[in-house]
Amino acid sequence: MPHPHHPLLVAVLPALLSAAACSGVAAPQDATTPASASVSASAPAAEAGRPFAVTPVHAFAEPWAMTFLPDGRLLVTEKRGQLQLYDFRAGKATEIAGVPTVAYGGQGGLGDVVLHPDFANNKVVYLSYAEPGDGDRRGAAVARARLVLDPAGGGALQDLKVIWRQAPKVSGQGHYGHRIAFDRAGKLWISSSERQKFDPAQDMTSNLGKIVRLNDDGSVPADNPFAARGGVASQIWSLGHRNVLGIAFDAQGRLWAQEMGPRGGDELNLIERGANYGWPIVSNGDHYDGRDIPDHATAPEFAAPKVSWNPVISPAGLMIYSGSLFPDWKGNAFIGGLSSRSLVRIEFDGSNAKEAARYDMGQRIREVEQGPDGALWLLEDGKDGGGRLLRLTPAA
Ligand SMILES: [Ca+2]
Ligand SMILES: [Ca+2]
Repeated sequence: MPHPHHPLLVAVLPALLSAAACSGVAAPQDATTPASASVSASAPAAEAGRPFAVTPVHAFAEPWAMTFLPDGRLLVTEKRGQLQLYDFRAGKATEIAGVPTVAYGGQGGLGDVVLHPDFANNKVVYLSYAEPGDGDRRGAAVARARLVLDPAGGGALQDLKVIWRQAPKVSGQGHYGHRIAFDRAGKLWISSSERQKFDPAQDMTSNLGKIVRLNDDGSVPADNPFAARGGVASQIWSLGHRNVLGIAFDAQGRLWAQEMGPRGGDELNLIERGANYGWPIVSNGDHYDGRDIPDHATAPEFAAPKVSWNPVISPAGLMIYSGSLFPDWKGNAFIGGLSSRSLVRIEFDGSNAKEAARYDMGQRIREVEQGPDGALWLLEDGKDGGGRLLRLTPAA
């Protein structure tokens, strides 16, 4: 049976969603339960101060990332290592087989999922994940594979190949980063966080604490800023990063990255070729144990954030809006807030940026995406039915 394309999806979605909103049943553990009974619908109506209505659509187990397929269905990663395909018309999620073994624990597990820019023709998807190594060592990895969908639901990854790894693998279970984005030239960008090891962010013999730029097959573009140095340095586009949990290109093709900082030091950065963002030498925040880290203003040789948060928001996910359902927000950026349990809206003015609004969501927000119809979609950061998929539409 053919799956719906956008117009049909848009036509059937409101009916499904209103059914979900009215069902009032308890959230199930079974991800195959139809959407009409899949969530304990709380208030879909706009709350005071929020210019959108929120509709819970489904509940996932520790969801981490999502991306829409051209046919309107949704791929969702679950941190423990499941890749789910959510079908809005059927109101259920089915699992995609062939995901590599992930090092689940701490902040690690299955991470991002994005489509190849030519997915419509080649069906290639990219996954990031925490990869187990020898002994107590782990590192982020990115694999590409062909997504073969089963008309009956679900599907499998075929010809999976790991095309990039953090080097070296280290102990610990934090700060993998491993967000993926493609630019309009078809280059593959990966945020490689510093694994809570600090100094590697300044070490050009390691790709930890960097943003890397690759060709779509994982090879290194000859025009990268440090290509002449060879080795792992050739991958590096920018350095001095801590924990980058969101990267996105704006309509002008500029790359923005949010960065979870130390205490009082969350950042939104405009990523420039070859620039050093200063971690762990400078930060507008300070260490959690109270030790001072000099602020950016003391060291202008390091690129300073365009937005800096103290107290922090704990940013996760980054999306730059290009839809028309929220016309006033075209070009704005949206960041999920973990500790701040919020959705943060960013406005730009040239190369400057500022927080324009913060919407209280009541739950940790892990991922933000734009849907085919211009709605905003969020994933909550929770397990056992707490990781809800939310659809945000303009308040009536
Ligand atoms: Ca996404
Ligand atoms: Ca400081």
